[in-house]
Amino acid sequence: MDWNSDILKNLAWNATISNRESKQKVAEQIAAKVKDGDIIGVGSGSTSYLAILAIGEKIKAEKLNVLAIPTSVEIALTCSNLGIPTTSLYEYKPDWYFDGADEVDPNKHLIKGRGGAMFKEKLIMTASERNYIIVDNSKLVDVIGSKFPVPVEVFPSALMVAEAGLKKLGATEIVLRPATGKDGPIISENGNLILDVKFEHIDKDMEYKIKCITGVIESGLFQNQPAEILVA
Ligand code: ABF
Repeated sequence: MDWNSDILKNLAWNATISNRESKQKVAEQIAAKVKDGDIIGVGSGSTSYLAILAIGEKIKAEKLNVLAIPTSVEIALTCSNLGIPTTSLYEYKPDWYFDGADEVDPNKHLIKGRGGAMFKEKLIMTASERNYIIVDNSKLVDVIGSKFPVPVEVFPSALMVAEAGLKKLGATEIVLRPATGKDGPIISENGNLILDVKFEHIDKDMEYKIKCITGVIESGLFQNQPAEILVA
């Protein structure tokens, strides 16, 4: 039986979406890839939001059966609102996955995690057969880390251990991400803290080195996850 719920009806993206036209184009490219029976890993952020709206329309128009594996509560609620059923990695391996990014360098290395969902994003991306990263050209950089810090999700009581480990790797600035609209740090969906970390230099093994620090759950540096980059 369906829920007779009104609570999601007014759910919409309230923040202004930058470069909306470009993001919309790449969102439609993603929707064009959807086939009946697909199990799709769905990223977070505004570009993914536009893509899932376009997918929702296509599913309705063509009466497709599609299952989504969401990377955050935010996108899970959007799927629910659009009538797209969701599932999880317990049940299925995704056929493909799409998501946005904050930076993409010429080696296709990425910085993600501005929304703090990078653990599930990397998990679902790793599980997927194919990956698409959807960005507008403001996300392209020559040197990874030149615009954004690297988000690092840390088990709460490992905070100082992680801080010391990150300093050893050459961190020049480490900020405990604050919660929006209230005092104190942001708590991730997994109950952890998030550090935003600037490095003097990010070498090709940095993702691995960060992951080796005890207490680090995951980072938003993606250097080892093959993906096709779709640039609007
Ligand atoms: C998420 O979306 C994050 O990993 C990344 O930080 C963000 C990009 O958002 P937008 O598409 O709004 O620029 O997947």
